[in-house]
Amino acid sequence: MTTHLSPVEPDFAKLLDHLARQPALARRLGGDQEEWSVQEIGDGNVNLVFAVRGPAGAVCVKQAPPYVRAAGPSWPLTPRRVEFEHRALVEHRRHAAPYVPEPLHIDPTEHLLTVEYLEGHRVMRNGLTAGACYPHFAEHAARYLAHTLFFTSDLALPAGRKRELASLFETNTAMCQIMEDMVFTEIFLPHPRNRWTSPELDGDVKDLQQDIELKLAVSRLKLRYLSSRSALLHGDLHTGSIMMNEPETAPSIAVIDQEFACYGPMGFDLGTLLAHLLIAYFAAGAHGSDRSPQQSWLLSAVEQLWDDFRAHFTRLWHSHADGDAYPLALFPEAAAAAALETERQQYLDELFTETLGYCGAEIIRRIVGFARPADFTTITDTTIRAEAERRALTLARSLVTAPTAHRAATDLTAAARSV
Ligand code: SR1
Ligand code: MG
Repeated sequence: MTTHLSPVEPDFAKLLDHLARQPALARRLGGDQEEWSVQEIGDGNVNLVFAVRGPAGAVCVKQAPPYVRAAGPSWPLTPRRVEFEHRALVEHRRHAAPYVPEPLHIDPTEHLLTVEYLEGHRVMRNGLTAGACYPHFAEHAARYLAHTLFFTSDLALPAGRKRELASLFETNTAMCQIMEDMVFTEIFLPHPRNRWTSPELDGDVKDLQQDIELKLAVSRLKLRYLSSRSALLHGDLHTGSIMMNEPETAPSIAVIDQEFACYGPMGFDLGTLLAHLLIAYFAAGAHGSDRSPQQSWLLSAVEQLWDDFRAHFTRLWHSHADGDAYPLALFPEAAAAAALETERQQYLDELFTETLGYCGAEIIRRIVGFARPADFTTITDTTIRAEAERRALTLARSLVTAPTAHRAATDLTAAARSV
């Protein structure tokens, strides 16, 4: 008889038995099973996460219960999400290995995914909320984004491989639907999952739910999320999905929690990450102590993230244009090559516009929806918190409805400063 891990109470003994049955994992932990310890370390909305330590090393085990962790069994969710997370880890590691943890084992029956344990790392959002700055973050995040997005797109992949890869993620339906509902729809309706700083923001929420221009622009973004197959997205790239490792010698980042991975518009990942830097910026101004150095750093990180991404992406398009899009054979002579270069820059201008739209949509749903970030919720004075959230909402609305007003990252940061 097969015994499954309990979806409600984590059963540590069964978890250790599971690891003991995998020789490579048992070797990594070392010693005997009796010497291994388990600690639940997850604080995300979706899965249970365990650190398992042995005499020789540690592993991280993610368990997907058949429901949303933050809501409990009343909100069922397919546990097959760990399989999509595993596939995304494999694919993104091909192109951005230094930034993606190594998947060690997937058990589709128990819905357990074992990955390398990230020793010495800290969740970026926790650091930001405590006031930390990460001077090396933007350079690494820009490289991660350029590599994962470019190398999974039609610019780099032959059409057959791209379609094969897109089809592998096509059925991550339940996870994509969470985004479709939560980012683009529920917050504009009187939905029971919606939460906000009440009563301070009651009027603001009423206004945005009646804002036809905003709802049309968000619906446009939703259609793009539903129909675009531009690149393999992380799908939930906020600061809680990034682990920071900042020793003096080799500071870096690790990107985790790929269970929302899907083929979609590149601007969704880029915009989500920019949104959470801006959320941290607005929240920092409301945390009591003087956080102006952190706020300056956050806006410089916004600028560097986009500018470095654009530079990396352009370089990759020159050096690895192996996909079926824009066949180089069509642009042999100097005039055609120059026209192609203009086209590349126009593509990136349009991607920036798309990015700003998703950035705005993500900010709004994090202030009005189910998944409110600790950056804001840890501000205990609700009057001060609501004022910071209102400033973020003002910027966000302008990004969704008029993204082309911003041509460069410095326009975005100037707008953030001035709201
Ligand atoms: C049901 S999960 C709620 C949110 O948490 C995740 O981090 C995603 O952003 C999702 O929208
Ligand atoms: Mg997560």
